[in-house]
Amino acid sequence: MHDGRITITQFIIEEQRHIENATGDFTSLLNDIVTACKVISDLVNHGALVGVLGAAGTENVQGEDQKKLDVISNDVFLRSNEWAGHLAAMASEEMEEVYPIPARYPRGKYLLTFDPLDGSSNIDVNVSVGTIFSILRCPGECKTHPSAEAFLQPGTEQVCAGYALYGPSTMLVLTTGNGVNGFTLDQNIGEFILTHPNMTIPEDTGEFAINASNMRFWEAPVKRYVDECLAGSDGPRGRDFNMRWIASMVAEVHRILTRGGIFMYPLDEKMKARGLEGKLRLMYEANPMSFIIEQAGGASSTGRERIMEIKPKDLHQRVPVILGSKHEVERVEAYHKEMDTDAAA
Ligand code: AHM
Ligand code: MG
Repeated sequence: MHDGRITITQFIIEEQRHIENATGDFTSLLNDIVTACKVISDLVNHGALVGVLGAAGTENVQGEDQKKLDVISNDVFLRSNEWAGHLAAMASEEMEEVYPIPARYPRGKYLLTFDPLDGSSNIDVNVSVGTIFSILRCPGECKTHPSAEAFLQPGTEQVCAGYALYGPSTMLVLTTGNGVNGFTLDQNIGEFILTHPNMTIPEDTGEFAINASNMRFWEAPVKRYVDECLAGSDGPRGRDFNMRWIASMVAEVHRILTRGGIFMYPLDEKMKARGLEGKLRLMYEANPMSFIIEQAGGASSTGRERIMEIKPKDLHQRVPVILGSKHEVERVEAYHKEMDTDAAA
């Protein structure tokens, strides 16, 4: 820009210039995603003024009540990204099946997964929510016959991941595998401006985030970790910890990228009894957030394995998520290992 500020478009174009055989498709796809996030940001900002709050009266594939804004945001994402010819298909938390690009539009070489409005239980109470997205390459014949199987690639195959946070200011945080950069929406000119270059997570932290109402259902390693944090300077950690729970993963991850911390939505007995393997979804929540966290120097694990190495079995698969400052995530992993080794002995 003439005033020396770097817009997200300029940033992406300059980043892609260094990639051999880059055709501009990816840059253009990201621009459409950015546009969708700006539209959602505007709807979230106006809330009750434009009649978008409240329940939609429908359920998504996970059997969860959909909010009006869940449904509207999903539609915004589909309409913004279906026409330009960069995608073969899309998949979302709000749609049971894959959405192949309609025949009236050209199909492209990428796949897009997204959670259009994560943390939507917070919409009606005016607390931060966000959009999470992940871009994959379309393998083999998937361009002509895009199926759910085409999406079932481990997180290590992601070309790009990002989130938009609709908070006091709207931010977009992005990785293409070359570090993590954050942009703030300048509402006056309608552009995201680079404000947080090279975001990194401190390896150690004094802050943890978990929904403590599930405490009695947790597995022993998670219980041990949290008990030790709560014991503070009187316990084995020898220092006090602080706790946060926003119930909005995008806001929690953003806090961790800003000042460190650990976020946990672990496996628990309540989920196991319902046949679930976790609360958060692998393809459009855990994988993109793991890519961002790892690129910022953090770690992301189920407690037993690196999330990005999981070979997905299902589009809407759930996984336990433990992510954030590296040394703390490693500690929780070590507690799992100890317990699993003891149980096997
Ligand atoms: P959602 O995709 O239906 O909004 O659910 C995901 C959200 C996360 O953002 C957040 O970390 C978690 O659910 C909160 O769950 P809980 O209400 O059990 O604390
Ligand atoms: Mg979600």
